[in-house]
Amino acid sequence: MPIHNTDIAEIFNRVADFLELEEANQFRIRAYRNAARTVGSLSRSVSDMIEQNEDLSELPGIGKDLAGKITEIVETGTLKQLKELEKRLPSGLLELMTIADLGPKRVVVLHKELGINTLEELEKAAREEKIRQIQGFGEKTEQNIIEALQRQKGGEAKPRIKLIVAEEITQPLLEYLRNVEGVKKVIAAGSYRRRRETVGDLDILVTCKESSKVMEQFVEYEDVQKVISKGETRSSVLLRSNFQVDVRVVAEESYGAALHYFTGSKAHNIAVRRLAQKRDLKVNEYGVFKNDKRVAGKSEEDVYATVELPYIEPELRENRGEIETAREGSLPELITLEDIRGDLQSHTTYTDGKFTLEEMVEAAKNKGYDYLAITDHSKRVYMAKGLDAKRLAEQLEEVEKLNEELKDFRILKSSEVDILEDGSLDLPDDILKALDVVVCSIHYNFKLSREKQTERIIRGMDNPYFNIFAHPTGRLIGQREPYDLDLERIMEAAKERGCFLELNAQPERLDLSDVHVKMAKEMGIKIAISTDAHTISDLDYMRFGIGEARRGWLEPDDVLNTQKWNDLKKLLTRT
Ligand code: DGT
Ligand code: CA
Ligand code: CA
Ligand code: ZN
Repeated sequence: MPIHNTDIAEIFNRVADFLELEEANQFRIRAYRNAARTVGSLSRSVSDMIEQNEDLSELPGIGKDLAGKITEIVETGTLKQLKELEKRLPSGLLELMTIADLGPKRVVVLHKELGINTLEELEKAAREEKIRQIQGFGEKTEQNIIEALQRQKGGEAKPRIKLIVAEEITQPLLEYLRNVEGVKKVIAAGSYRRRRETVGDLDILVTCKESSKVMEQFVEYEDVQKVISKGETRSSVLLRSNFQVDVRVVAEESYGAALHYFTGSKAHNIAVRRLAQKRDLKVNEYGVFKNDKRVAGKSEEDVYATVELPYIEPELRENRGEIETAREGSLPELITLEDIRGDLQSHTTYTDGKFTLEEMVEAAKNKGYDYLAITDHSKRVYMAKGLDAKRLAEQLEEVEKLNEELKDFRILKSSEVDILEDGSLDLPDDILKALDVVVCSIHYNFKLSREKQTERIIRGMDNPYFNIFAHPTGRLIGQREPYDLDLERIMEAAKERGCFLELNAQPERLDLSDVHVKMAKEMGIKIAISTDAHTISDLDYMRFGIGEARRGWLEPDDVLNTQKWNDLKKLLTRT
């Protein structure tokens, strides 16, 4: 393996850690830390500089002595001085320093007083209540140590949180980090970047001038409940919401490789690495290497290019065929928020919505949409004051009147019609016939057998006015399982009849899910991405629908509400 700048930085930091344990002179310690920082944030590879006989001692904070040590590391892969330090002090002590609450001074005390050299010994001593007896430690520290050890073991299963909750936590934190002095790039990678519907933990990458500043500020963030570990280039904290955040500082030259690595998914990374191996390349979070020489790393595009692939969007990186499709050059041109021309499900104060019809329309207009379907519930959904034919007719009158006044915008006459247990629809045909779009869904009798449930919905689609089957599986993420349904048969039936399926964009629904959306696409069924808005701000849920749609490989043309009204109208007319 070639020696990267980050490797050198790591060795220097390790030396500094050991020197701290030995309570060496503070200036010496700082010199190593500074050198680590300088090398770690350099935009060029130190190995290359040495190869070209450049004078390293011209770098800030690097004297002749340190320059010699860097050369030693590049040439031998290690540092003799570090080996000697490791001989003098048990290396387990360094591990102890990764435990929150334990700095070098305390680790030395634990080592001297209780002979603790390893994490196991630390845990034993804490459980036997020996630590609280040492001066300056106390019960609270002991408890913190036990908790930190448990977290490090990954003892407690991390709860996954919904993407919307992750967004609420992540956005202000990213903003906070962007404001730290010397920070250049800040990005959330991992499942968050892939727009998975739930997120296990957050993986943030930073490029900057001084990593120590970032780490200091990060652990000081007001929402931090506990610092799990704090290092020079990597720290982990638990926020008050029990959400874990890892921040890693990466070198500019490795930014693309690190972003690719930490975006994942793991399965995608493994598949890419396999392609690389066939070309005698090594891919890791520092870059792509050929015979120990860096050939890429600065951007994700470069990383993909080394394995002869085009850039692959994060939402596709699940190893669900994206690599093969990329090789054939037939990756989908994924839909974006800008492609959306309207919303095909929304509710008003006529039923359980919080805003009037006019207010909802105004909000949709302000979003730049061309149309909005008002889909208040039908009478069977009495808990939402569902409309019968008479009240719906009243609403349609209001819609017509408003439509006359509106320019460049159309309110679509619609309804979210309940599919009753026998498959009939909850409103008479003569009123369905008057609607621009008929959205159908089920709200009761979730527990029917798979056969009966499937039959119910297909009978519903037999009605010639049935257009869109809304929130098809009824799942609520983390709360309610989908009802038992033969989705493949439903899709076949929809295809035959010219019906469509919804991707409900409510962040706790995302129904259809990514995999089913892709299935529908492969069967040639178009999808409506609808927010099911009950308030004005719910209209912004469209972004979650778009995320899920992208994960399901959808292109603009696979989606109903990217179409102009005139084209959409044709699609909605069943023959
Ligand atoms: P999460 O946090 O459970 O919602 O899902 P991710 O995908 O964010 O996973 P996480 O946080 O464990 O790791 C972040 C990324 O780091 C992951 O997507 C891919 C990469 N990664 C983690 N562990 C490995 C590994 O063992 N091998 C490879 N190739 N990549 C890994
Ligand atoms: Ca993660
Ligand atoms: Ca992680
Ligand atoms: Zn509703």
